[in-house]
Order: sequence, then C-alpha cells, then structure tokens
Amino acid sequence: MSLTQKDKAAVKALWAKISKSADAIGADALSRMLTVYPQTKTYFSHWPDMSAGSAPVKGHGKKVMSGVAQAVAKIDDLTNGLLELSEQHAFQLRVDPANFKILSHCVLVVVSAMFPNDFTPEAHVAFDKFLTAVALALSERYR
Ligand code: HNI
Repeated sequence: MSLTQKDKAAVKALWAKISKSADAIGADALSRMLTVYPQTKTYFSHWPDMSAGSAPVKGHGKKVMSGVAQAVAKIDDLTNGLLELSEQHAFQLRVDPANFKILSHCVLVVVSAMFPNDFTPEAHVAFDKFLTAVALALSERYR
C-alpha cells in the first residue's frame, strides 16, 4: 500500500488547513489515547500529570505533531525521513508499534471532529493511508 500522487496532494491540502491547529490536535489526540486506551499510559508514568489539558499532555501533543509535520514534509520518502524517530521509539522509548495505530486513529478522530468541512471522504481516505504509512515508517527500525 503506497500513497499515490493524488493521496499526497490530498494530504498536503488537508495539512495546509489543519496545521495551524496542530498543537490543539496533538493535545486532544493524546488525551483521547490515554483515556480510551489506558494501556498506553505505561509509557508516560514518569509524567507528573497525565490528565486531559495537563502541561505534559499539551507539550507532548505538540512534539508528536511536529513528527507528523516532518512526515508531511518527507511524504515522498517516509522510511528515510522518519528513520531517526523510528530508532528512538524502537531502542530508547521501546514503544510497542501496535500503539502507532492507536494514536493514528485518535488523530483521525480529532481532525474529523475539529474540521468537519475539510474532512471529506477523499481527505479521510488519504489521511488514513498517510497515517498508516507513517506508522509503518516508524516501525522500520524495530527489525
Ligand atoms: Ni512518540 C517522544 C513522535 C507515537 C511514546 N514521539 C516523541 C517525540 C516525537 C514523537 C517527535 C519527541 C522525540 C524527541 O524528544 O526527540 N510519536 C511520534 C509520532 C507518533 C508517535 C509522530 C505517531 C504518529 N509515541 C507514539 C506512541 C507512543 C509514543 C503511540 C506510546 C503510546 N513518544 C513516546 C514517548 C516519548 C515520545 C514515551 C518520550 C516522551 C517524553 O516524556 O519525553
């Protein structure tokens, strides 16, 4: 499953509309991940506060979305573009890659809720494919 030129154009068009709200998207997606899939909390047990709207959730949401921004910029070569981030998640953070799917889902839910008019079926399918490709690229260094 690779992204077509049409998918890439749709992702870039959607990103142009939503990127100014990236921090808010990240914070909400992360809050939802921790609430709806509480098993993901194990990775953040060093935080003083994991509740929705807390400083660590906001700060980390921003970081995650900077990774997504990097992925949009490297959309033509995600594997190489995200190699360092993959390395970090595999060897330092030791995040089970199954969680990439979970967070991707939460990002998709938040974008659909915040941007109902821009989240057309075409934008939905392209962004879903893109997030799947990002998760795959982030899994590259695990083996
Ligand atoms: Ni993730 C740190 C990007 C999914 C757990 N993560 C980062 C950083 C970026 C990032 C960027 C900051 C690295 C640095 O400090 O140099 N993470 C992404 C992206 C995705 C993702 C783009 C998927 C779309 N990360 C996940 C998931 C989990 C996760 C699904 C666990 C459930 N990430 C972490 C943890 C850290 C982290 C833990 C370190 C946090 C901290 O407290 O410093």
